[in-house]
Amino acid sequence: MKKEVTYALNYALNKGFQIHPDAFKILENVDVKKLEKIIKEIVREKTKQKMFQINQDDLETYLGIKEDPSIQNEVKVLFDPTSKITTGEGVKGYNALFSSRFNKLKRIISDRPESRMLKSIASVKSVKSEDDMYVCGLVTVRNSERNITKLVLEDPSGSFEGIVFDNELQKYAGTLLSDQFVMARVSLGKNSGYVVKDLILPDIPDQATNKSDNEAFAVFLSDLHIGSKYFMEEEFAEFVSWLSSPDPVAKKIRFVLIGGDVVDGVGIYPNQDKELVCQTIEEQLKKTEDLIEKIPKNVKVIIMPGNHDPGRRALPQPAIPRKYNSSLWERENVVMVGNPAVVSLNGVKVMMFHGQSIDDIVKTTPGLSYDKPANVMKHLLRARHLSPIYGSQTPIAPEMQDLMVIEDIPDIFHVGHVHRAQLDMYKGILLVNSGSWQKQTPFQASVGMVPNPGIAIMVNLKTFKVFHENYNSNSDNILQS
Ligand code: D5M
Ligand code: FE
Ligand code: ZN
Repeated sequence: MKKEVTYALNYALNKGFQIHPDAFKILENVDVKKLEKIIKEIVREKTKQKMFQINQDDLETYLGIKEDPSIQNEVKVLFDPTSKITTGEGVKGYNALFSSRFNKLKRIISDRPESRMLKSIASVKSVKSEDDMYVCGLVTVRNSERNITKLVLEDPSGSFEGIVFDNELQKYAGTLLSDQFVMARVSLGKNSGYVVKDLILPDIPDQATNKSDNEAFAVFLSDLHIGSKYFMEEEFAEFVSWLSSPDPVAKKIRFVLIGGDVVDGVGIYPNQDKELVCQTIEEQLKKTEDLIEKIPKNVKVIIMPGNHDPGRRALPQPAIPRKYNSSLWERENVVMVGNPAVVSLNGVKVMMFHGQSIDDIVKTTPGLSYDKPANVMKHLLRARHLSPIYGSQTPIAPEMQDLMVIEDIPDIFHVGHVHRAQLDMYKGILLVNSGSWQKQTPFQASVGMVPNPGIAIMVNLKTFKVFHENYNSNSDNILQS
């Protein structure tokens, strides 16, 4: 017997414990480096319970080999852009993209009672009626000056200019994003211009939440930035090993979701090589795999890319391509999806989106900021679109269909990117920004961005109760909710 094994067993024997012969079989296959810690934990737990025998069951429980068969881990991918990406050519592609956006959102808004009175922009302009009318379209201009706000909407029939006079409505109009879909109640003004009297967003209707019928837990992670000098490798490894501990929550975890920026990438920003510990994508993904491998096999791991991961930069992004690391794809408990994606976990619908569009939205929208990403997430849900602004920092590909429209209403909305962990609720949807596992980078320090990394957010999919484990010793590193 190896000396580490003898040492660990003597520890238990000296504490007055017996070792059941069945337990020896398992001991032979345990990593000897872990054994001492495992035996000490079991001794501590069972001493509390006044039971002084270590048997097979104890070891299996601790090693995560034993699982509760009533807690399921069923994953269904309900939406994944990877195989749908077709990318049209140039202007033709963008026309198709925007017309798909308009059509999908018009269909969504048609559930609202006002939409029965909707008319095309061309017909509203030709009628010149005195009555209120409803039009809808994508916002192409939003301009505030001299106490009025000018809005221009476009639908397939033409373009409509209206003025907002009302102060409250002007504030609301000020939060509209460029290229977002909106419905407007309008009427002809005195000098033949149009007055905007109300603005109506597609938004989320009241709906019942899907719940898991067993107490499976999901962990929400993002922005690991593996390969970066600032990746919190030790803390992350500690979290991963906690997953196979006998902690009652850890034992119920069946899903781990990673919402993008899995690796730090190569050539993502100038002089990045000086901040990398792994200089190639392959090395970074190999390290990722080594960490993922330590997650118990009964836990399904869903991996989505972000702007630092390989594939393509423009949204929607395909899954991290197989060619960089085929073995991640081949692992039985790993599901690779594109960005955005919708997955069902024991029937609970989770919409995952890395969150690139947040950068453009906080820049142009009064009242929204990086430190409250959940408010931006609410904005996206009201717009029923994950990345409305075209032509700013977030690259959007000219797909024949707009795959960024929020067609299916999720039960949980999972976003990352801004490195600030935050929880919130909107119309029954649990909003999770999963923060990061990367310490503040020099770039972030230079722009005053303070991340709160190292927080693992866990949700009981039956009760929607949220737990979190903080692996960051800094005392002001807290989860916002
Ligand atoms: O982005 C992490 C955060 O840093 C996210 O909130 C965007 C912000 N960020 C990153 N690069 C830039 C630049 N160049 N300008 C402004 N803000 C930026 P990540 O995707 O992890 O790099
Ligand atoms: Fe990131
Ligand atoms: Zn990012």
